[in-house]
Amino acid sequence: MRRIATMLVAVVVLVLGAATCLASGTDGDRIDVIPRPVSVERLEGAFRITPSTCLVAQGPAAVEAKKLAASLAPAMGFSLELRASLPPGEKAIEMHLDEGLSPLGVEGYELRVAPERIAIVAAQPAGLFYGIQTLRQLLPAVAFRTTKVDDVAWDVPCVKITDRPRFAWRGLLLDPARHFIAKGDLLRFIDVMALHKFNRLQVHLTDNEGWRIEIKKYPRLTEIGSKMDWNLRHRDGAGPRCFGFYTQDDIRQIVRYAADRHVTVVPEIEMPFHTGAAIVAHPELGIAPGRLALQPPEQRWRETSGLIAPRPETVAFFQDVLTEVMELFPSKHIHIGGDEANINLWTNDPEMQVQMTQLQLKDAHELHSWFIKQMDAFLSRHGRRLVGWDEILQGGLAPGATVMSWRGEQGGIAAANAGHDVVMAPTTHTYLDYYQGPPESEPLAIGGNLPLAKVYSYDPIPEAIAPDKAHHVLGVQAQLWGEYIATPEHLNYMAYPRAAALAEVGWFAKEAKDYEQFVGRLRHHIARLKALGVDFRPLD
Ligand code: TNX
Repeated sequence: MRRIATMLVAVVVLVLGAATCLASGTDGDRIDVIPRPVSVERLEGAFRITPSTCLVAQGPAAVEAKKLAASLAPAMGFSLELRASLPPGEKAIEMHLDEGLSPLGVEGYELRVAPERIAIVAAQPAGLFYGIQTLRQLLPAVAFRTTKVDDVAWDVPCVKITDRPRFAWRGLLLDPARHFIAKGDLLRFIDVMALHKFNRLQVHLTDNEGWRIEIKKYPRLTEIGSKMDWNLRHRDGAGPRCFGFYTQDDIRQIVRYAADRHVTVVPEIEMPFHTGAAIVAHPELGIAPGRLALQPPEQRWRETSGLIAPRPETVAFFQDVLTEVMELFPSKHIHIGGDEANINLWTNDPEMQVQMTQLQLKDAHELHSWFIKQMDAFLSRHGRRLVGWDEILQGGLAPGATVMSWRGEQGGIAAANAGHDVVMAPTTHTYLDYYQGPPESEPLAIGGNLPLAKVYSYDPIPEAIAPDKAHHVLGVQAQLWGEYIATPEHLNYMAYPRAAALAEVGWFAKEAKDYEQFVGRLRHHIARLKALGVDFRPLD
């Protein structure tokens, strides 16, 4: 009974808080947090952080508190002291877990700043972590510097913030398959996404241009498949080479680093198309394998057609790969691609025709679907969920599948209405590899036109999804496909500030979204990105 009463109070507080925030607005009083918190109440005064401010937390809360100390340490030149209990009379930043806040969900939190004390409270550690990210953004931008600043006396405005995300899946996709991304650059990218409260990083690990994850059972995948020595698409025609892969130790380090920042790494192992690098390493996976095997590996790259032949041996091969992938990635969701397959090659291939007849499949769409279902059953048996691009709807959707809707929203709408989980990732609003300004004045990109305002305008729940099915929309994800993105500087240029807009789409209630107000906050936010050394695209 008491529990229910507490929950009710918390919900009422949240609703009232949101109303306060909407009524008074946060413009002009320098609460420039991105993504915008659900409820912000500005109070009188400030808390001053100095070198003698201490942190107070215990158990799992202390684990999070150390992350605040670590994030401030570069600019402070030292780590704030952490204590187990509140020292009488001293000013402190205090964090603790409180079940009473469970109505705010696993990622919600409350942040109260008073002149003598800052308190972050949440039901779960992730909430404390997001409270910390908000607190960091209440500090002056110098707090984000990566080198020591002279005087640490940072005023934090007094506020009461109650906050929780709109969506559980707030993702970004990176594509080291096209241009390899060095491990250190990937880790720095995770730091910045966590600051924006993203919680999913999909890593596109395999494609025609490269296989980037060590698989112990099939070492040729990286020995040969990570070394495509030509590069497609740069204005000067040359561009850096695309060699490189992550060892299994690298992957474990990346996964742990991300988990420390409450980011789940979702691996994507592409199949049955976009598998050129695997076929170069193992011609037996492809169509007409004899012809390809006669050529030396370095000449196979342009010949593979990128499409595997879904023989039983090929199914077993990719399931072996997924077995190692599942050992490395604790993510519930495992992405198997499934997009853009040029399945006409199966229609016209004598061997595949025989297989379709034997399996009683009426066409190549059904063969595609049959193949995806083998993977779905396999992943389900291991307690995981298959995710695929919306092409997996054609020919019949696998029972356990989650759909990522990229060719517009239709796939997502159909899948959600049929009771499947979906993540919205349409080219129209979430393709951060598209141009963000006039092509003449932007670095060469794949095409498209996706300015900041358009990203911000996105609503991941289209009206065509029935209200009782809307909960199947897990959230939203932006894609940084790597064909034209060869350096970490360029990656950040394409990502920011548009990813900041997407972060707000994923976090903040759509009814109260306000682009002008967002841009006002962004003008302050980019000072933080600058201090962090993130090469964002300047605002227009
Ligand atoms: C389509 S999105 C692809 C990617 C490309 C991207 C370029 C998707 C499922 N497939 O392989 O990199 O377009 O914008």
